[in-house]
Amino acid sequence: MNHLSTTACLPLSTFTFREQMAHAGSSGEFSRIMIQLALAGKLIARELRKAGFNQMLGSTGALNVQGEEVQKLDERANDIFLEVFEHQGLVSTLVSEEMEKPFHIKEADGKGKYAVFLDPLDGSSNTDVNAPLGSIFSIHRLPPEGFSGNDEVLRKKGTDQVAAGYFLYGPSVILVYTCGNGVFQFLLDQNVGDFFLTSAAIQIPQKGSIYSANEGNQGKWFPETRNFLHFLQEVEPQSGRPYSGRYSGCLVADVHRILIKGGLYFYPAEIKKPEGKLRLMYEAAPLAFVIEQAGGLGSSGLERIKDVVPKTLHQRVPLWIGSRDDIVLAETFQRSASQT
Ligand code: AFP
Repeated sequence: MNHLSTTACLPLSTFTFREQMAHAGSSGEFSRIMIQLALAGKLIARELRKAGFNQMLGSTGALNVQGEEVQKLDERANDIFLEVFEHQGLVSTLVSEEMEKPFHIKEADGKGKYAVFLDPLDGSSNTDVNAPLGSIFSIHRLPPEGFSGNDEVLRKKGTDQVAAGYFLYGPSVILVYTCGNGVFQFLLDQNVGDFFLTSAAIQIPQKGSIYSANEGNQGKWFPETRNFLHFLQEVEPQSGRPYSGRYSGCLVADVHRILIKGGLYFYPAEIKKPEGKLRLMYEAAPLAFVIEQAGGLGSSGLERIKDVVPKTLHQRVPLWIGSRDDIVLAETFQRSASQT
């Protein structure tokens, strides 16, 4: 990994314009989208910092399109993303975990080339306990006629993503993203109010020694998944086992740990929920894009995540993601069952 310090003084805006201008005929539109996303990340970080003073913790009492409890901060984070793109004409359509239907931006009619998919606040049950949170985004190019109300143009595979990444709100706020030419990490300097490049060309270790999964769900898993977990827990020092378990309940935080330290995250299929829990288009596919660009793999257990064709915008998928060797091994356990 190429570690740069913030003294290199490369703010996100300079970096994205420089990268984009390297491509002939580029309009700078994509850089402007990244800058608006970064603005949303900064505004959400500010909301999280003061939420305890503003009665913004806890649930709204409503359920979202997924049937999950909506936290007040889920709603606020979703509004922030809408606010930074509304009236801009930059992005045509926003699809979010918090909205049943795509949100169409009318100022973009005839010119907005992109759709942005969002999990505005990932891990939102962590809000009440001051634990890490994230936001995930994925950018897709629309056909020239734009979004006409038919979901079909939005239901694209992960391989069609133009860019994807996440914000991680932890002890510091970071932005990690890829546009298909490596993975970049930026750190928010709260005093200056800007994101600065801190790592370029991040590479995930080929094999790790950490697993991240909600082990409380073991009783709901298929036997091959339980067998795999027990394999990771066996003591066999020559093969690097046992692995350590780490789980925060925030997908972004857990996958970021895996990106930096190696190992794997999994939220598998369950006997009563074979589709898993995580959402394909705004959780699994964007993270798989980042991890693949860093040299790792993202899989449903049986298929590359980026090749899964969405049938609906809010589709769920089992997710196995992380270091190449660890995911290949996990897939052999998953396939062993499909062959019996
Ligand atoms: P949301 O807060 O966006 O709904 O995401 C939560 C999450 O999808 C993901 O962040 C976690 O990894 C996972 O759920 C935690 O789920 P469990 O509580 O079932 O472990």
